[in-house]
Amino acid sequence: MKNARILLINFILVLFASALFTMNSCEKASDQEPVVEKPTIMVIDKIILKSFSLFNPNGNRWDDWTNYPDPYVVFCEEASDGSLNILIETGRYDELKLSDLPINYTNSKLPLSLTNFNRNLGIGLFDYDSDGGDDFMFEVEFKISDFVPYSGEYPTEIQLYADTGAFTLEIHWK
Ligand SMILES: [Ca+2]
Ligand SMILES: [Ca+2]
Repeated sequence: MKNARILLINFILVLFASALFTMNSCEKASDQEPVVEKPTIMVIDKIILKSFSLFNPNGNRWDDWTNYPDPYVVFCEEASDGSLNILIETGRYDELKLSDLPINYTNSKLPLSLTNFNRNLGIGLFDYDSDGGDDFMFEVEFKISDFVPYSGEYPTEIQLYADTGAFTLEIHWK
């Protein structure tokens, strides 16, 4: 009878010890899990022109006096009142040929941090003309939320396609 009681006490001690061990290892496991925080900022590092059309919607060259346009990029956001804020307007490349692509449009505003993932954004290409009547070449509208993944890795570049042109944005997240 006494032996039985000692056995029982031993059994309870072993149970208690293994419970402690389990609790301890659980704690360790949760300590080792990485802290997953969703990014709240998308940073645009580079704006790259991938393609454009040599012809306007009428089928003519963008300039009468030359075969090649002089494109620059305008990147804007739609404010809450519906007006457009220009965030970036780049310099132009004169007489840009398709064989010059891809072109990296550098700008002092880059890298550009954006925090509102649901705001309407637009990136457009315009042909500079010395008479001031620049031609609109193409535009792509998007929201950052379009590119936020449901799970897994966040993208490091965004492809923006229009019927007559395309941009790539090289990005990172914070
Ligand atoms: Ca023109
Ligand atoms: Ca021009």
